Amino acid sequence: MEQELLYPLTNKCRFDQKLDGLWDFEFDRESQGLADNWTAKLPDPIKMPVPASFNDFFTDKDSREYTGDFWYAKRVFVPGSLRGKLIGLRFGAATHRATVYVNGQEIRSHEGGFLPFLADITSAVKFDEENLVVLEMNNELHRDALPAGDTAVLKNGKKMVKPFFDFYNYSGLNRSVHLVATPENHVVDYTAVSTLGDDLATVHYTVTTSQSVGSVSVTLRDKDDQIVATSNGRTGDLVVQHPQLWNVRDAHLYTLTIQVTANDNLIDEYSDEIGIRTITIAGHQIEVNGQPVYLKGFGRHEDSIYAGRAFDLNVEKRDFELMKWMGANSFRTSHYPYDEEVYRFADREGFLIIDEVPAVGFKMAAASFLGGLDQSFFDGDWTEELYKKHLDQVTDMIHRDKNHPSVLAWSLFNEPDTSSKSAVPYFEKMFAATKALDPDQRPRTFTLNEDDTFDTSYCKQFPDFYLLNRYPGWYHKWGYEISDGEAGLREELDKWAASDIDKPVVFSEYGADTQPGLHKLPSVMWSEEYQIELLQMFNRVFDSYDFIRGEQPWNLADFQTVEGNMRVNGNKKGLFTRDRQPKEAAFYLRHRWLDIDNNF
Ligand code: GCB
Repeated sequence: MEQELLYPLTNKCRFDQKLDGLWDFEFDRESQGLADNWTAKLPDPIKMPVPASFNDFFTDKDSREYTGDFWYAKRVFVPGSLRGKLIGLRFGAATHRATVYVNGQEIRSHEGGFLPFLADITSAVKFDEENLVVLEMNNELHRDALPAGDTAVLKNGKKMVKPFFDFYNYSGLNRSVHLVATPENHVVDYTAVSTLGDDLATVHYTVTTSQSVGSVSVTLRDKDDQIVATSNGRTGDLVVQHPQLWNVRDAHLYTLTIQVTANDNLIDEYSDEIGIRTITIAGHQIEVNGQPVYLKGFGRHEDSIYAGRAFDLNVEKRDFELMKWMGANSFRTSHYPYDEEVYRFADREGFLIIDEVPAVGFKMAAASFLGGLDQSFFDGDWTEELYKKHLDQVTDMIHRDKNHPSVLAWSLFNEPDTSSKSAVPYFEKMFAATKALDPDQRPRTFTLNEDDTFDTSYCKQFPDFYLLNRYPGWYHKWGYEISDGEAGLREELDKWAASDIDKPVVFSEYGADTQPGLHKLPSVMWSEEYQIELLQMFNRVFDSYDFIRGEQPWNLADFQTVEGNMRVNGNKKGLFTRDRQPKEAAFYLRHRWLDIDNNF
């Protein structure tokens, strides 16, 4: 569990410098790097861009598919003006595990490839000099780790990952690295939760500082930089008259500034943008500020050509423009927490996010791409170790993202195997342990796979609302049989309707792989026409049930997966191609979504 997850910034008390650019990089095929003193010097490095996944730069398959240990290094100048402050390196994402060394000294390790961590390097750093930053990393997959998979050794001795999930295991420093400096006595964290009154809102805040000395004051400013509320103390209330609420696709943000002072001296300052809004689940409605919201949006991936899973501001900007053009208002961070910039975009644009932890692949048969291993995942002897890592990552995700108005809900699993009773104790523990983590008490959920239906899932009691991933028309009842697919879907939904469950259901995945440019009349699977017909089928079904409160087809864009006989260079269920151009279905769906009011 990480303590320091605030987004870095530069101001009169703090310093933040991105260390993006070319780093030294080397594969450690024999895992001998540590013994051979690579912490002091990589023997034969190449240059590698950061942030980036290393895989797709290579033109040979052994390098692209490389599995095992690999190293990064960079010389980093630390200015003397930072003396007296805490010096840190903040890694946005190191996929999947990393150990940090500075000037030969081991600083810390971290596991989990999609969340940030801070390495406090104060004791190792040399001021006004270059410092050697070295990372030993590893990208293997294991059943007791997130995301889940296996690492096989081929007969030729080379390792290969076998993901239990359907996205390429892009590896490396996928997000920015920051050199940061903060005062010793600094703001470690804050929370801000709103309640609404009659033309008035109260922002209940808490501030955690690294030391107990000093006093804390908090100021809230509107977009015109006018102070609208102030308060003193480490916990308090900011009362805002005539608040401009953050709303879906109508975002209004305030700037919250925290100051720590002692004897009239400013010791630390931290500012962030927050939104005033509430989220509730009321019967089968999802409500923002007490108003029902219908989710229109996508499952997504952080995925693009060349740099793989790297966060790319340009791709992100394009994705938001596409989602806005579509009339979307939401997305799920399938299947891992995204770069923090994504949440900042969503805060500004008024998008709702279902924030998902990388608990994906918790289902042996789901790995149909691998031939499927037919046993219940939660019967495995790896679940105890897995649980610890899973809880750790849920904790960090909530800790990192809790102040974003855009975050609607926490998705604690994607398609776990819940059709066997052995899942129940794991779920019981996870839902109990995460209940109090979010000061805003957002709903918690998980996606139910095709096999985990109203009849078969043993874990229906846990989510606050339901996410259903369903693939009739594609993985079963496909082609001309799609009418039976529709009938089956309706049979299941009739059972939800007839039950005493009164919670919203959101369709979080459905779709058809579609080769752009492939036209066929009448349609066949993989054609642009078939993708539209499949979406039309689902939309007919959604419009028949009032407890269906959202639709997020799979996927915004085509994306890279492991190679296999079900994939033609990746998953092609995108409404957009991997280079973010529309398929025919995008025009169809846009038409539908522009007609559906956000507050319908
Ligand atoms: C799913 C998974 C997603 C896959 C998708 C598919 O159920 O959640 O990761 O990419 O199906 O297209 O098979």
